[in-house]
Amino acid sequence: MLLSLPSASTFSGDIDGLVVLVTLLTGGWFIATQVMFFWLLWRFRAGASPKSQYITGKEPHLKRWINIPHTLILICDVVIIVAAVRVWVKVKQTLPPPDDTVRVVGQQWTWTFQHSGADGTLDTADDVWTSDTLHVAQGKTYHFLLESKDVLHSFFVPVFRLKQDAIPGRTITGWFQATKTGTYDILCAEICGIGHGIMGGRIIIDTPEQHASWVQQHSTMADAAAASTDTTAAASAGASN
Ligand SMILES: [Cu+2]
Repeated sequence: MLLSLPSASTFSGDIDGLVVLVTLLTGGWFIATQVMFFWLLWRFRAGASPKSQYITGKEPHLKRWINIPHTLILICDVVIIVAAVRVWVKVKQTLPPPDDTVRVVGQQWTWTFQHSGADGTLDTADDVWTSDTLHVAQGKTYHFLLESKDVLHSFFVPVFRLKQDAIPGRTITGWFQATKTGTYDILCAEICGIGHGIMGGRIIIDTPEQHASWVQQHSTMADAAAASTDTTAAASAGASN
């Protein structure tokens, strides 16, 4: 909706809703104060009101000019805080049970993704590693394990309205569920060195069937590669004996 950027996760609409809410409330007050300001300039211009008065501002009918807008703005603040906390709890505080897990590693200046492979379990021999391209299935809940090898990065998927800092030495767990298929941008949203601007990637969201066949195909290759490494290791172990 915003700037015609597609909305492709279960929580992207909630984030957009917050942006619209804050824009309407602050925009409404901005217009109201500007109208008031220019009206006062015109109403009390030198020609129409040449004599200035001394006022203390303590009279009730003058204090209302402060108290009423003040109260209304506080009510708007509470509305924004309640809406923001509800979205925060949904997006960041709640971790729905995953259908699949993916590891996302940032480094100067690339993203590496570790997919769980055909067995659906991360850190096994059939895992599929890719550079700069993340493959996920539409409609499945993913946990991501976000890490950094060097400096601060920030994993940013605009169509998901997802942005999470990656911190060296920590593994940060988050989640998303894609609602649309397609190929979209992944960016780094934390200045992380001279190559920060080119630290982009792609997320490919397939239907569960397409994704399963991609995983099957690459998982087998991973399995074969792991097996050949084992054979080589066994052979060299044999040679050394
Ligand atoms: Cu970066």
